[in-house]
Amino acid sequence: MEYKNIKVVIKDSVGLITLNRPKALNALSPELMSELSHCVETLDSDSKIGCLVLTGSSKAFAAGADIKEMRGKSYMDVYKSDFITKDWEAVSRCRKPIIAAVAGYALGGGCELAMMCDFILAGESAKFGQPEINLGVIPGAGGTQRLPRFVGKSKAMEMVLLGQDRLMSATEAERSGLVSRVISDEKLIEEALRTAGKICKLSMPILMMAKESVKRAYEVNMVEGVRFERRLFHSTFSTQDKEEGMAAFVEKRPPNFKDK
Ligand code: DAK
Repeated sequence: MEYKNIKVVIKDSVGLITLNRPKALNALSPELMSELSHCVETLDSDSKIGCLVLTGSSKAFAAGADIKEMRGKSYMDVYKSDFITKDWEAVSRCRKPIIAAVAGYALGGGCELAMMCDFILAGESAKFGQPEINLGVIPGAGGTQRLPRFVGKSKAMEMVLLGQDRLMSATEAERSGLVSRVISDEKLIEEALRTAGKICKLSMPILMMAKESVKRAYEVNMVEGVRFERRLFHSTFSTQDKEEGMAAFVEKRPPNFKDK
């Protein structure tokens, strides 16, 4: 498969995947997610690869799912096609260790994608947030389930309810347990590759078992939660406020919500 929206470089046994839609701040379009899904599955089944690193640009890891792709869709469109569900599951299904190296914006689906990785290394410029509420929808890729488990209910609730007005800095994210370490932006990739290189030296099956076991701590009772969240996310597409929120974003004006 030829990739247009991501770049892949193999460095020793590490697969470095860079999200590459700079003009759209790496908005996670269906096409990008299909490439990412294919790439993660390919690297996961390649016996020469020991660890994956997922990163974006210095301005944005990813500014969320592509709002322009979602804008015109109705509840029936997204419910019947189980909209963007399949390709969003590759990272969380990956059996090998996968590290997110986040600089700049990690918003909405971008924050959720980073949280699907095994741990997050943050550049000093990283900003995490779940701004879906400003678009008249709710998080749809695990944000309401993973974020509270990682940063606690109060901070997660504040982020989900306040959206754009409550982004989390790299230092706060480290303090809260969302990221494992903060590194200068300049050294972020180098440090992620160095960390991945260390992981590659360890036993792959044992790493896989260790990873599977740690993940279990977060998955008990969560699977149902994410499914429930997806149904609600899809149903937000039946509201007028979702139409207004996304139209306002594209037209670069404040939204005028009607609670309908
Ligand atoms: N989608 C599409 N385009 C985007 C985008 C996005 N999420 N974010 C940015 N862009 C585009 C902008 O429209 C602009 O394009 P042009 O106008 O130049 O054509 C370009 O990127 C540069 O953006 P800005 O001009 O806005 O740049 P600023 O520096 O002024 O602002 C910003 C940066 C990150 C604060 C701002 O761009 C922004 O607020 N972006 C939107 C953030 C957002 O609301 N994200 C949440 C989207 S909803 C699911 C899976 C995933 C999801 C749901 C379900 N399932 C598996 C069911 C996820 C949903 C979401 O993420």
